[in-house]
Amino acid sequence: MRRVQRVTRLAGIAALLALAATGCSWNDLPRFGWPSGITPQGERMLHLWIASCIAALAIGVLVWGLMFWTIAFDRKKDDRVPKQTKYNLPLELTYTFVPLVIIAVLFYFTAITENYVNDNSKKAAVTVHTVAFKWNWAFRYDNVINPNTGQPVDTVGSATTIPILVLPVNKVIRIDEESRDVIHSFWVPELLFKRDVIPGLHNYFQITITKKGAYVGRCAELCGTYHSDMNFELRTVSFSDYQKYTTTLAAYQPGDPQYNNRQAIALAAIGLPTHAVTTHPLPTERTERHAG
Ligand SMILES: [Cu+2]
Repeated sequence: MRRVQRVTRLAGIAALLALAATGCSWNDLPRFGWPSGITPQGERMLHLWIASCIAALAIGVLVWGLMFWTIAFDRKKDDRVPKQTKYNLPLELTYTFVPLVIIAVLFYFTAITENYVNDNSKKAAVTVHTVAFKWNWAFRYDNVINPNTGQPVDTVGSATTIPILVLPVNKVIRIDEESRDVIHSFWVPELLFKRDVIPGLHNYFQITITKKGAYVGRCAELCGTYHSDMNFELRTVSFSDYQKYTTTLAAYQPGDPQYNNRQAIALAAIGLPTHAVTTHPLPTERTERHAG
């Protein structure tokens, strides 16, 4: 009896510790810790994650049950050797066949979700050409032509300005990627998605964003000294604000005194903060600190 009490107490402590050590809040529990995204693609990945967790837990409970049953009730009682069972063919076939079925089902649903996330077949309402370079980003809005230059409008980050990518909500968006030097990776955590930007390779993806807001974007591929400072900001706005933003950009061309300030001016035109709110530029000229 005392042993049962001790085991129960230990199991209770372990369960509490496991809950506390994961650092998850109760809100995360129904999502099994999956972060909340802002795209239907992220929602589909959440469903796959929940189903996989439930399947894993079901198998976990079965395995733990068998383990603890054996530990608790099949302990050594005397020196007699228990009945030895060898070559149980039906059992061996079962534990070969069942995991195969589990893997096949997981593979099937993973492939379905991956195909959905990677689907680029819809007609995009907005196409943005993203250029990654050491250590910043440029965004070219291919659907919006500057009448004075005949070129699509663009913005680019600098050592003192965080580049801001403005995109409309509830529209199919296509992001084309280009690298000027080494491998970078386009990553906005809220998109629950990254795609490598590889020199010489034309990577692209499509998304639809359902929530307005400001989200930090990062380079997710170690690309040199200032890789960790290679941030941008994603602003998601209504389609009319997106149009107003890009047409405001189109009013400026190289040589204009305000050309380098066009991102801030266009953001002000749609009533948004003129500079990044989720991240800030870090000085690229770092000097060694000397004590005393
Ligand atoms: Cu990079």
